[in-house]
Amino acid sequence: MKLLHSVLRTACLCAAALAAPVLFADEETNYDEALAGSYTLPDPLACADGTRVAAPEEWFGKRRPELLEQFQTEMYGVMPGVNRERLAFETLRENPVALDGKAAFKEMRVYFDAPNPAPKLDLLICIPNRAEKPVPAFLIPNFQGNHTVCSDPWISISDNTEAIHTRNVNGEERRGYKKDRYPIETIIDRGYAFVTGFYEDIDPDFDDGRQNGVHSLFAAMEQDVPEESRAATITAWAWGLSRALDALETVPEIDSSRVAVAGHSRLGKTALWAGANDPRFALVISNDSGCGGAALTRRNFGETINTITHGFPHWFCPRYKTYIGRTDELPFDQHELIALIAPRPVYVASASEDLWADPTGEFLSARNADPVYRLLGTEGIGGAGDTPPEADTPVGAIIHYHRRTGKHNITEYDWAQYLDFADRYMTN
Ligand code: GTR
Repeated sequence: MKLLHSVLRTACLCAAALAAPVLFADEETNYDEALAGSYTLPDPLACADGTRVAAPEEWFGKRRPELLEQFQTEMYGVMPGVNRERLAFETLRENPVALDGKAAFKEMRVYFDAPNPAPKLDLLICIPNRAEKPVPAFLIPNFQGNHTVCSDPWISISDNTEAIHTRNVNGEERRGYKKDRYPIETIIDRGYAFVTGFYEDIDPDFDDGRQNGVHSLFAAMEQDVPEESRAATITAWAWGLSRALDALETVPEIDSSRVAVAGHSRLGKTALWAGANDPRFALVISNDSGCGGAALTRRNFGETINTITHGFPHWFCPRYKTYIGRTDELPFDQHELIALIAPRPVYVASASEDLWADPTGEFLSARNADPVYRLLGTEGIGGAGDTPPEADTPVGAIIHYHRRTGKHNITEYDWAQYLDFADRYMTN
């Protein structure tokens, strides 16, 4: 069976690699703002029945549930429930004096189908020793294993050999490989816990027909969900982040009511979707999430619905692909994904050279979520204008935005803004 799975997996990867260039050939990527096209964004306060929301209770009682359902059935797939009897947490290891005594490191395993050992998610939890407990936390999934976010040799090397990002690599050589993306000591010094887990522990990032990772658990819960709207991989990753939050609720040193969910790129898409589905996340950060994340789908700029659904068919449910060439018929756009997070603080960040992610489209999503935030009694995006700000000039209020000078990445600059934002808005 293993051999067959391996052959199938290789075939899927090869097929995706071979198919992708051909499918993209018929679409030139546009980077000319003058050609981004004209479109009308759906009014986030307009209900499907033609009525318009005028009070917070109508938003929470009618429009928000309707919008969330549309994003589930038409784009990401329906978010599965949780079999709590099969969810378990185990602290595997602890180091009370990490980072020269500044922090306690814990490795906690989340079993999604206990007592079965898999699927599981290994969390690295870094807790400031010199902060009053319980502390707020940033939860951000990583791309290549917990051992890549910090050079500390105490950290276990990921044992996930199914993942595309750890298969066939020497974990020891990858220690701290991506530490520049995760300034753990800075975050600890500011009094926050830092929590991460390898995203492919939740669902390996390749199209295997929804068999691997936590998808193996969903089948029993989605019998009544049409195949074309079943949980796709971004939903699986978001579901896994909510299980990580379930685990953090059992860690006394962490204030689980003050956990910010963050993500870079595909994991920024995931953070937005996790924040939209799980109101327990106190603050949401989208770092260069782009198409299928913060960037407007109706804009023809950078990555499009066509390129992303062909390049990463497993990320979205099949229904989403049916909107290629007719995005004006989508019942929503990504500003309404951000609106689903209201009235909680949300930070959308772009990078000036990351045109593939459409920085202007990301800003316009943040901008156009404002009416919902205002209806719910907040300052929304504050005094930000209708056009993107200058680079390296954060704008907004409880909806915040910046465009960092530089490439597609998550950097010390980004984190400095997120920490200031959390200090100001993620308060008890
Ligand atoms: C790219 C993809 C983007 C973004 C990025 C990433 O290939 O087109 O949407 O998700 O990967 O996750 O780094």
